[in-house]
Amino acid sequence: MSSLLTRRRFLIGGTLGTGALALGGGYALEQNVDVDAVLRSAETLTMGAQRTLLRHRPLAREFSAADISPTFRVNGTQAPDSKEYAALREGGFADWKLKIGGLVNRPLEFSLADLKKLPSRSQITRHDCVEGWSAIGKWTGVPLGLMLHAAGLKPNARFAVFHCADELEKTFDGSGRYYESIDLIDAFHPQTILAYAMNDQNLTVGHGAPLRLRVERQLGYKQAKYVMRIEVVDSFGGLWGGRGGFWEDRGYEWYAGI
Ligand SMILES: Nc1nc2c(c(=O)[nH]1)N[C@H]1C(S)=C(S)[C@@H](COP(=O)(O)O)O[C@H]1N2
Ligand SMILES: [Mo]
Repeated sequence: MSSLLTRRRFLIGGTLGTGALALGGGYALEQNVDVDAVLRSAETLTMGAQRTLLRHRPLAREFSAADISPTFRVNGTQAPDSKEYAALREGGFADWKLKIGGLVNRPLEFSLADLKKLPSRSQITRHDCVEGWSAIGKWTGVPLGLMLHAAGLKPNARFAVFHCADELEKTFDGSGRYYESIDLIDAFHPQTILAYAMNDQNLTVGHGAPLRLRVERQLGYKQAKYVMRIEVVDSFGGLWGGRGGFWEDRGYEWYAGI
């Protein structure tokens, strides 16, 4: 609970940091404000502003091999603690399959070997965690857009939801399964990949084995680790807390643009 409170306090500070531009400086947070309403309005402004700014600079910065951080922190879940995950890990993820379903014409399943045969992209990028640390790493994986094309989106598709293997917190509404979601602009962005390798090695368990999302223009918590299933939806209102992600359900912004 105390870590949640700390994160929330940090978030409010962080949101005001960006929000100050849009909302005007000196906004009195100490007073009795509806924090959720502030977060929501700041999010809308930030998202609109960022989408406009990024129109002509659509790629996140990429770095060179010399810039790769010697250590890259493991954050959040270090290893999912379910029996199912332990069994998959034991078998070197040979029995793991990524499932893609929801609003698609052809639900698909990919083994890790299947994924490694598909066209891949590598990118050296900076990961920025909302808790105040950054690290540069090299990620290799399959462009998400390619897989969504293969599955074929139904006309009402709007978001890709990533369901993860880990429960970060077991007390929230009975379950704290990690999940995340992005819109189709980010889903089809060329740097949005499902990564199976980091710094030219198979992803370690700490960093999200066997597969994690990289959506490079957003903050660390959007980078879902332990992705088991992708669900294409027209709204995430019916999922868990209804705000599109584990941390979003706990007050973070859904559009976590950097
Ligand atoms: N499934 C899952 N994904 C997750 C998390 C998590 O706890 N579980 N933590 C998020 C946060 S806050 C960050 S900063 C990054 C950390 O990734 P890393 O452990 O590879 O540094 O993963 C994100 N994705
Ligand atoms: Mo993070």
